[in-house]
Amino acid sequence: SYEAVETGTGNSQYSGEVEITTTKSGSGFELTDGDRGGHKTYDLNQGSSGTGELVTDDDDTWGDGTGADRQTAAVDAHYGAAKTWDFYKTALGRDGIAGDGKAAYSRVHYGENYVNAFWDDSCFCMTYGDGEGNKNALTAIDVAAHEMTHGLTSATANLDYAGESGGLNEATSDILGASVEFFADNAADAGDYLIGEKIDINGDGSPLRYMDKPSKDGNSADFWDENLGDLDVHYSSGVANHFFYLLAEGSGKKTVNGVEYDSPTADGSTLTGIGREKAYQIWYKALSVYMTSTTDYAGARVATEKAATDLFGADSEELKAVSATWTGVNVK
Ligand code: ASN
Ligand code: ZN
Ligand code: CA
Repeated sequence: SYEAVETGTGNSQYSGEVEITTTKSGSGFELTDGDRGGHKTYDLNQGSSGTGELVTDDDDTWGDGTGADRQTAAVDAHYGAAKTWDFYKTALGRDGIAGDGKAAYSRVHYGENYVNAFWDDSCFCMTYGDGEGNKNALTAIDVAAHEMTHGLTSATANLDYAGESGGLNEATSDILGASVEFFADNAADAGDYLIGEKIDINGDGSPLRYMDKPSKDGNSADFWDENLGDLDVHYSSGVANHFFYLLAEGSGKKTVNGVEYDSPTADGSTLTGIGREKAYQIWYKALSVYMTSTTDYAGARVATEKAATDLFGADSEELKAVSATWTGVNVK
């Protein structure tokens, strides 16, 4: 039971000062979120196994916001997990990753100079490295939501992590990762269609991935072709990320929350967006009802068309937009 639910103050590295849900424990507090299944955040202290130590504090004010301390990364991870949980509940009507109200847990400060983060089904947990020089933990909200969504995908379509289905698996994490960032509506990390823009993973301030034109990363595909499934899943995801951007916002130039986008179509067609909320509802319904472990891009087109039909009707503009947008990324 969580009768001692508290609201703490977190000084995060990427999202400014945030409220985090904590639990009173003895004379102090711990990072256990009793409002969200009891999600806990642990400090691995540069280790790479087990759970390390549950993060605790004396006065319920956490982190210094620099990332040079031990608590800041835990604040970002705990906040990201909470916002992702809230997005699943409020926007998708889903009770946690597996739909059963069960919390995952987070582990921060994994390894030395570890420039990655990951979800693991076997522990039902997500884990974050501290980045190059242990300076930029990979705990920004879009990264946290990306990793947590690997758990959601495992619990639903369970898309195989290879070939085209692997690209769709990766894209699902980017699509809901970006959607959570918009949902959180945080002034220090406003929503965008970029992935990992806060963690400086390239050392030059550029993001890891771009949804409006995925090829801007130098590796990802903008449009489907018959060799797409040969790419790494983090690059074949580009086509579905691009589909999602186009479905939400439309083609051509657009500025959202101060970020400029310019999204092309394969055939030069002009697409009009239906908005982000409808776009993620269609994607989630397709994922959770119609996709299976072997769904490929052609199958994703069918799955999202069925989802749009269920949600908006067989004569709907939304269904027409889904079909036209897939054609726009060369999935026919
Ligand atoms: N951060 C990576 C991802 O979520 C880890 C991996 O390659 N599986 O895709
Ligand atoms: Zn991923
Ligand atoms: Ca982002």
